[in-house]
Amino acid sequence: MKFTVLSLFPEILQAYFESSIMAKAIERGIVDVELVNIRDFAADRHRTCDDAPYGGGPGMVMKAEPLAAALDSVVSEVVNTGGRRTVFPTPSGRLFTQQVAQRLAVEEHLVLICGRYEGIDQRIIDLYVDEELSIGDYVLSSGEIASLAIIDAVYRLVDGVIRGESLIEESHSAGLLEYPHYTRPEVFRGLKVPDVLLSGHHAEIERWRAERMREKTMAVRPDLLAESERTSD
Ligand code: 6GU
Repeated sequence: MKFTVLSLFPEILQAYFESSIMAKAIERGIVDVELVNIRDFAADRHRTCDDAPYGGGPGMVMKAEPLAAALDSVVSEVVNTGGRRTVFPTPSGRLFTQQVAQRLAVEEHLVLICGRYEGIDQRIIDLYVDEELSIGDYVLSSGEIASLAIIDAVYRLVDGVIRGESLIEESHSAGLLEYPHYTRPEVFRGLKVPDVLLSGHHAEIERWRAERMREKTMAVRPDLLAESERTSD
């Protein structure tokens, strides 16, 4: 799977792509990443990428021409035209969830546009964007961090990136929050690891973990519990 990210600050993204699991996935040829600096496609002497909004109002808007030129430079080697999707992360998009991540993980090529300032010229959305996605109900100052959140959630679902068991465990627990994890030592600052985890009784451990998941979900995300009961079996 290939990710192309268009940004005015590609250096923000660089360190992430050079880090642990992602770097390994790239090295193994499972994931390919391309960073495009939008400013390289600005035509004027000052390499202007933003301008004041028509109709007035606060802030600046990312100009259409440099973005369009940057998007036109992106080459896809997809076998079918359905294999490429262009995503614009924005707080006004639809909510990005694990289900959306699963749907995107089967695409061959994802192109992400990182916005800055008040937003991007609407005509770029009209002409190039397949979907607008928000990572949650809060506002970030730019699209880079949202793009990384989306890429991270998607690429780990691509075949071969992480061990299958971890993903199976996740899908079993679909819709519920995780049980608590412990590793050595057995006692830390007076707090002991629950006996059941040291018992070796796999069925009991499984039951204990399922109870903790329900309990935790009930306490902090009752909305998820209702949803998971509605969709289970
Ligand atoms: Cl995708 N972008 C920005 N700038 N802020 C956000 C967001 C995206 N999702 C939630 N807040």
